[in-house]
Amino acid sequence: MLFNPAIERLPLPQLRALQNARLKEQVAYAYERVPFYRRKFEALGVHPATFRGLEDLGKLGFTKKTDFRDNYPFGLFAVPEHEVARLHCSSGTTGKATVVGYTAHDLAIFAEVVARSLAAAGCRPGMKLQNAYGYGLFTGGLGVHYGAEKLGLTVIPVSGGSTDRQLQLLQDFRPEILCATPSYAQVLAEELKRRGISPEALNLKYAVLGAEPWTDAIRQQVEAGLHVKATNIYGLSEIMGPGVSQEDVNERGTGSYVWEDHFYPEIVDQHTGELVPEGDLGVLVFTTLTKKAMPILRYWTNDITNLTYDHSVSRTHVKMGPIRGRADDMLIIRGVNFFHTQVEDILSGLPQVSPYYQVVASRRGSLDEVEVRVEIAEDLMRDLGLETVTADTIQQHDCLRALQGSFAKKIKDNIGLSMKVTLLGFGTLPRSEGGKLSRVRDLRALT
Ligand code: ADP
Ligand code: K
Repeated sequence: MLFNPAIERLPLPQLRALQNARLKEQVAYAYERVPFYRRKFEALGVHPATFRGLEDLGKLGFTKKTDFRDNYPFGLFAVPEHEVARLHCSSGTTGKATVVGYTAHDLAIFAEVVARSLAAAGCRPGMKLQNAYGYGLFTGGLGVHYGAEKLGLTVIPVSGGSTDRQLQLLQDFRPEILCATPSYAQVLAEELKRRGISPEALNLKYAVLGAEPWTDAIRQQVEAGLHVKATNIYGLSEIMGPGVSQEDVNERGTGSYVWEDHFYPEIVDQHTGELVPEGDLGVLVFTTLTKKAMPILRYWTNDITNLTYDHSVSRTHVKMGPIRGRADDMLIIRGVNFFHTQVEDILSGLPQVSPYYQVVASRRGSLDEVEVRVEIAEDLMRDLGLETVTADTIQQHDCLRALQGSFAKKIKDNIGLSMKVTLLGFGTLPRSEGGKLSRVRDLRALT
C-alpha cells in the first residue's frame, strides 16, 4: 500500500522540479533566518539570488555534527522559540547530544513520512502497532507514534525495555506490528523461544526495525523467531527522525526508499567530499527541503551507504542500501577498512553460533589486533551438555576447535584480515536493554 501514491510515484522529472523549487526556497529561508548559514554562504560566495538549485548544491559546503554543538542549544533555529512546537535530542551515540526543534508544520511532515514508511512496511489502517522505540527526547518513540496514528493504526506506546511486559502485551493485545531496534527485536525473539512460547501464539505480521545498523543475519533471526516480515526504517534527528527512508515489505533486501520530496540525499567520498558515481559507497549527506524550525543544508551524516535507482519497482524515489557503519566507527585495521557488519555477514552462514558477537580492536606494540567474540548457539550447547564455556572447554571438544578454525578462516578469506576468534557460552554477551547495542570496542587508544 502507498500512503501518498501521487508523491511516491511522481515521475522523476517532476520530482526533480519539485526538489529544485523547494531547495531554492530552503536556501533563501536559511540565509534570511539563520546567522550560521548567512555567514557560511557569505564565506563561500553563495547568494540566494544567484543560487540555481540542485546544480549548485555542491557549493554549499557541509553541515557537520560539530556545527550543532557549536550552536547549542538553539543557534540553528530559523523561527522564534515560541514557534517551536517540540524539542528532541539525538541519542548521542557519539558525544554530547544535539538539540533539534520542530514547528507544527514540521511535525505534520514528520507524521506524513512515518505514515508512508509504515504503509510501505506492510501496516494497514486498523492494525495495532506495539511501539518499543524509546519515548522521550529520542526521536524514535514519538516519531513512530504520530506517524502510526496518522496512518490509522492503534498504537501501543510501551516504549523500550521491560521485556516481560513487552511479551505480555504481544500475547494479550495481539498487535500485528512491532517497532523496535533490531537488537531489541532479537532479544524478544530469543526470550520467546526461551520461555517456550511459540510465535504462532502471537499475532505479529510485521516488524519495523531501525536506529542502528543491522544485516540479513538479524533479519533472518527476527523473521523466524517472531514470525514477521521485517523491514528497515532509517532516520536521524538532525534531519527529522525515523522515516527519512524505509524499505518496502515486498522489496526486502533491495534498499530503503528515501522520501526525496522532503530530504534530498547525496553520497560523497569520505575523504574528498566529492559526489561518487551512482551505486558506489560513500558518506550519506542530506539536505532538508521543507523544514521550518531548522533547515539543514548538506548534513554530513557519517553514515556509509550507497544510492540506487530501481526503475522496476513501486515508487520513483531513490533507494539507499543498508548502513554499513559510520564513517567514524569504521575500523581501519592494519590499513584495511573494516566494518563489524562484515563479521555479521559471515556469522549468518554458521548455525553453530548465535547472532550475538563483539568485535574488539586492540594494539599490541604497534600492531592492531582484532578479536571476534561470538557465542556458541544455544542448541549446540545443549547437544554438548555444556553449562559454561572456558578456554579448556574449547580444547576438549574437537567440534568447537574446528568451528573456531573455520570461522577464523572465513574471516581471513572474506575480509582479508586475520582475527582471533573466541567462542563464548550462549547468553554471555550483552543484550540490548531496549536501545542501541554497541558491537564494537576499539581499545587501541587505551593500549
Ligand atoms: P545518534 O547519532 O546519536 O545515534 P540519532 O538518534 O539521531 O542520533 O540516530 C541517528 C543515527 O542512527 C543515524 O545517523 C544512523 O547512524 C543510525 N541509524 C538510524 N537508523 C538506522 C538504520 N535503519 N540502519 C542503520 N543505522 C541507523
Ligand atoms: K539512532
